Amino acid sequence: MYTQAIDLKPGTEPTAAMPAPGDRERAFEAAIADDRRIEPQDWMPEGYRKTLVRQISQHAHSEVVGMLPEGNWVTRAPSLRRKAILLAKIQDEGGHGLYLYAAAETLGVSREELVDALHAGKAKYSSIFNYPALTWADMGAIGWLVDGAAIMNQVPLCRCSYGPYARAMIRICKEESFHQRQGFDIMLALCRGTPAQKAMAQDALDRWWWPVVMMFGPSDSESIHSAQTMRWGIKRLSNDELRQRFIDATVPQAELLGLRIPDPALRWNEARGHYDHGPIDWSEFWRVIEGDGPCNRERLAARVRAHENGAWVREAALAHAARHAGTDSREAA
Ligand code: BYC
Repeated sequence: MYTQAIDLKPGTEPTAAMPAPGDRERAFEAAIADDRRIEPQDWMPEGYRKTLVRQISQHAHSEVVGMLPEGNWVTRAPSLRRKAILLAKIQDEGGHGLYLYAAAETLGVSREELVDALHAGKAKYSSIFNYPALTWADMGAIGWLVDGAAIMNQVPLCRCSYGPYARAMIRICKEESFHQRQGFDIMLALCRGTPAQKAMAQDALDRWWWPVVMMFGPSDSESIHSAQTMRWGIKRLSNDELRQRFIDATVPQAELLGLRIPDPALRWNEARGHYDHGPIDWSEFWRVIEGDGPCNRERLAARVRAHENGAWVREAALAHAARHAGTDSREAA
């Protein structure tokens, strides 16, 4: 962490105690070069701040929208134990959204602004949550593959240059690890079950594989933000590097389950020491993130409805806080 006593309020006149603009930039660049954390009170370039608000808020929205496909299965979980586990996982995701909105707020934006942008269809959230969860096996595939991809992407974010984001990610990753295991456990139970159950697991893998491979974002040659965010130490590994790591880690897990990954071109490349994979249908990816995936409209409508239905809770919490603020000041007097 580096700190400087710099007043960031707009309209503040520079004083002799304040470092000159060039010094502030050099201090920021030195902190990045030395791999120190940037904290909310530190000076930072506007582009760095905006990039973090964009990425952290997209991440928060993904967690909250990501509760919907699973929420759909709580009442249909096959046993009380599975229901309790699924409920706990979904609750964790709500919590991840809250840590992330709080981290974004340290950058001078309000949670209301961020949520309004999501509801107005202006803010992105992960493409993966625009696909439907059709069977119980999808709860397994989401945990195994979606949370598996999330861990791959998020572990390097624990070393992100922005302190509040990096610290939020440490706790999130611990919970994601439990999420991934519960998904694999559902898949394992299905694969050891009847032929119909195993076929259900295969069908879920067939439908989720390519959307999960796309979750890591466009290939490095098409990724508009990667070069700058990696230079700033926000992203530590590129989209393609993370995608490759995910595929390499997941193929042996599919083999253990006895499932076939739906990619005829997938094979081990001895020379590269990695799996080669077939072409990704990027036209599908862009269509989904531009709002035309199988469930985009349904997901957004569900979020807007939940927010409207929760208005009375926010009003009651504010009224309660105002009443207690009055009591506290009377007690202090
Ligand atoms: N979906 O230049 P690029 C979870 C956008 S939730 C939608 O490579 P960047 C879970 C990208 O935003 C986990 N949009 O961008 C929850 C950009 O558009 P804008 C979610 C995508 O930022 C519940 C444009 O494409 N994880 O695990 O360098 C249940 C160009 O891309 C996607 C995070 O949010 C996508 N998949 O890299 C279960 C992790 N990919 O903003 C599980 C944090 C790209 O210019 N985020 N775009 O309009 C990141 O690591 C990075 O932001 C990304 C993209 C790798 C996603």
